[in-house]
Amino acid sequence: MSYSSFTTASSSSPLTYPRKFSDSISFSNKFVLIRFPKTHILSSTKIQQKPGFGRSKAAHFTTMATTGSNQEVLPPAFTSTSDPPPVFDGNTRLYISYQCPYAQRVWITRNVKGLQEKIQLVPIDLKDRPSWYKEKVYPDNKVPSLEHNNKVIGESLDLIKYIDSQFKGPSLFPDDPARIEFAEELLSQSGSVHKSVTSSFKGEVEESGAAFDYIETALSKFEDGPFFLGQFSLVDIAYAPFIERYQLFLLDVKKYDITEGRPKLKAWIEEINKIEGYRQTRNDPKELVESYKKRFLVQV
Ligand SMILES: N[C@@H](CCC(=O)N[C@@H](CS)C(=O)NCC(=O)O)C(=O)O
Repeated sequence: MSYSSFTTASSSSPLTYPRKFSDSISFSNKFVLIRFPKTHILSSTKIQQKPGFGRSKAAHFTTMATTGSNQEVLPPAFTSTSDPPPVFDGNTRLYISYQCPYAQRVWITRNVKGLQEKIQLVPIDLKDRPSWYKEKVYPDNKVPSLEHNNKVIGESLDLIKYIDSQFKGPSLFPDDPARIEFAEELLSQSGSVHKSVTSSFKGEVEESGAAFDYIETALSKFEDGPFFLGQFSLVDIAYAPFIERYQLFLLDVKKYDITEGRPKLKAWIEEINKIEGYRQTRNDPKELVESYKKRFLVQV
């Protein structure tokens, strides 16, 4: 492959899932594994050019690879009996649910930009939601939402762009017109892809084939990396929480391997699972499958 990429040296370890509320923290290697065609070089300083993402931004990717490589200890979810945090006190808070794929998009963005200190996570238990969330924070009463500069904004696709543009850290959006146009198309299609895949859950699995073929074709457009725009971007972040769920559910319930005959998608899944900021947001696969079964198989 004619691309350079990044990952942490620890990424070859077995996939782990967030150890929520854990009292043990795993400390991992500070080195960055930079992958060249047929070469692996361990380096803590090397910087890679990222086509289409601008020269000045390339330097940030060393930070991206190392930031978040320690497992973050996650706070327990706020419930109906929890007091609210001191809302509008000047802190930046990201309200999420650990199980919500829309919230996961924003959580990943925060992680890969290295904003763990700057943006506090406030997990909400959606099944036992505190009333102050709707009353004081976000009248839509959904997650994700972001409290920043005395206002609260929502909608995951808006939020990932907002965080990328308003905060420090590696740029996750391209700066060349062809990639920008493709990024916008893929982001706007993510809802239809989701509809198409989940509506197939109750019927024939082949009905979802067109959606996965669309993804496979999209992944073939830029050859300079395994991601949608070649290099890792907000588009990968927007799709990752959903593809994670589709793959697990379809394999378990329908015995359908979405990567079969789709080598680009297979490679994408392998690569995205090496991104530490994403790994830290993953749920236990069994829990994901169970929740999708409850949600989508009730009438089957
Ligand atoms: N379009 C929204 C969807 C967010 C959403 O549906 N979140 C769900 C959890 S995954 C939620 O908060 N549901 C609570 C409710 O609808 O009352 C986004 O992209 O942020």
